[in-house]
Amino acid sequence: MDQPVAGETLVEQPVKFYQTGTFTVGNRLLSETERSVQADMDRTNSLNSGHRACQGCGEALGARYAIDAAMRATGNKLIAVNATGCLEVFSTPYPETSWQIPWLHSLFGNAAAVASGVAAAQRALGRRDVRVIAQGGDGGTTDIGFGCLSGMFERNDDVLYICYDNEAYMNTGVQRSSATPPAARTATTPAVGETPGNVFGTGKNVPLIAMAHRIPYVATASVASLRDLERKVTVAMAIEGSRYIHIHVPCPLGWGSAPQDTIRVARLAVESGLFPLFEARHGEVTARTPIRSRVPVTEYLKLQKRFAHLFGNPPQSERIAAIQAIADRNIAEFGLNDS
Ligand SMILES: Cc1ncc(C[n+]2csc(CCOP(=O)(O)OP(=O)(O)O)c2C)c(N)n1
Ligand code: SF4
Repeated sequence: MDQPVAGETLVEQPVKFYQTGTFTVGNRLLSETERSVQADMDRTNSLNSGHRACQGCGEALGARYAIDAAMRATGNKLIAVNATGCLEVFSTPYPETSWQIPWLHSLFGNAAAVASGVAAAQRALGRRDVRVIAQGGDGGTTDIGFGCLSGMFERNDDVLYICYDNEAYMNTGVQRSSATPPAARTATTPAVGETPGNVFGTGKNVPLIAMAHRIPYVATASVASLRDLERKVTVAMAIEGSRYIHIHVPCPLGWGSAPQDTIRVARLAVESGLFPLFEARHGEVTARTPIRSRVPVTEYLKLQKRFAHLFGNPPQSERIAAIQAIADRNIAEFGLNDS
């Protein structure tokens, strides 16, 4: 902040666009309301150090922020159920664990159902203060666990389900899921042939499907905006009934991005329009994050080897334009223009 000269009043500048993971941003001390849960010395470190995630793992980062925020919001009365997947495997190689909360490993496909059962058991015990989270990767959520998830939504069970979307089955070697984007190379959508990578026009949008169940709260979030992620988890924990948060988490190993670029890649997904950030209540969009500095999708795609075949000689301009059209449609549909 500029020093005031004689006769001038000191005007505080609002902090707008920076990550606020500590007490300060730039050379300014943040007000208490702007400090993140992670900036708090009393954070729970629910997902503690010593786990085996890859360098730059977006899923580890997202889970740490999400669960610490949920712990703060519930006064540390939280139980987490975890589907099989990277988050479970890197955090809990038997007999060790990095979790410092009551934590259950379910099967790959039934985390939502197990969490519903845990919530029902707490209710039967009269422990309405104890809250429940289910969490898993996109494969465990949008594919194999989808039936259990839809059932949980339909019954409006008192669970927050968090999907960490790294856009493929990473734990078993990067196979395609129904969250894998068009053109992406995975082990099952190889970069060969006339239309290399994942085919266009497939997959499903689970946040929109969750909204169609008209559950109390649905949100998308990104590790590009950790403060916003913490806020959405906090909002969700104050609501009863089914809630769903879908977090975009880059995976350096599966995406072929540099570990130090995880936040950059996540931010470009948001700022290109490929990953819209919004909140919805009872099926209606109630808030969205406008894009402040729009970038073409090529800025995002070029940082990832899974899209390298699009930029050969000659580049696959039509397919890049088709991806740009998806981003343009998102921006129009969710009203993300910052104007
Ligand atoms: C019924 C069943 N099928 C297959 C597997 C093997 N498996 C374990 S984790 C996993 C992939 C998990 O992918 P995802 O849910 O996207 O999470 P990520 O590892 O990407 O975080 C698979 C296929 C399993 N454990 N159970
Ligand atoms: S494979 Fe991806 S999701 Fe799994 S630990 Fe490594 S970076 Fe994280």
